[in-house]
Amino acid sequence: KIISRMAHAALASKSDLGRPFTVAVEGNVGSGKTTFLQHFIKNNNVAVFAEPIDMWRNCNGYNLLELMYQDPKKWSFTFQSYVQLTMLRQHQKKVIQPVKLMERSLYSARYCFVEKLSRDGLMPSASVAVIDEWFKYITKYEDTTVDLIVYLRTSPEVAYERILTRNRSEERTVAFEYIKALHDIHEDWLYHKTLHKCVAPVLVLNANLDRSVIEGEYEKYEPHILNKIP
Ligand code: DCP
Repeated sequence: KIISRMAHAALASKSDLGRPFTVAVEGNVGSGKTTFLQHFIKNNNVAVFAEPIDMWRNCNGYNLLELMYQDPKKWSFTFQSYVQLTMLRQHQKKVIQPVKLMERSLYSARYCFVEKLSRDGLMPSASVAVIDEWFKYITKYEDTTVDLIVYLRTSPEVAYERILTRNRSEERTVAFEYIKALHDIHEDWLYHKTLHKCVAPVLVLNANLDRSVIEGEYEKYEPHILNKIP
């Protein structure tokens, strides 16, 4: 079963939220989140928020994404602090459409990326503690509710191949082992649900599919994603 009974129940009860039905698209680096978002851009009922990667590449002139990959020990905390701020701003954005679709969330930043940096000893535990204090404060006092997580599930091999093909300059040093480890963390968080809290029901999509057929997969699940299940 791709969508659990719990998700059905949650979706069905959220027809009148008084706020947009908020969907976070998650999945490994290279899983196709951008392509997924593009599918919904033409839909007038959906407000689409791409990841603020341009801000990460230019914070008052500094390319924090590049610095993080060049020297993770030195720059991971700086980068992830800024990611947390920019993701908070995405969560806070008000929309008039009934559905808000976000690329990633505060949650994957903490539960996947900070997790990985912490495991690798690239972010010291004191820095993780500071990120966590901010995280707890933000999620307590701001509305960062996510109603549904769409997990674009790929194999690490496919994700890595796509990263190589797109050839983003900052990601030139990314090794397959890193993508494999990030894959395992996403799996534990969203598929096996053994790592951290799962903040919303999860819709798992097969994102290994080729671009030519994946649109069909998105269309098939559109009613779930747009909260149109009676
Ligand atoms: N990144 C990070 N820490 C975060 C979020 C992202 O280090 N908290 C990095 C990983 C990538 C880049 O930022 O190098 C963008 O990663 P995403 O997976 O968020 O976005 P993609 O553009 O790779 O998504 P897709 O290929 O699925 O469209």
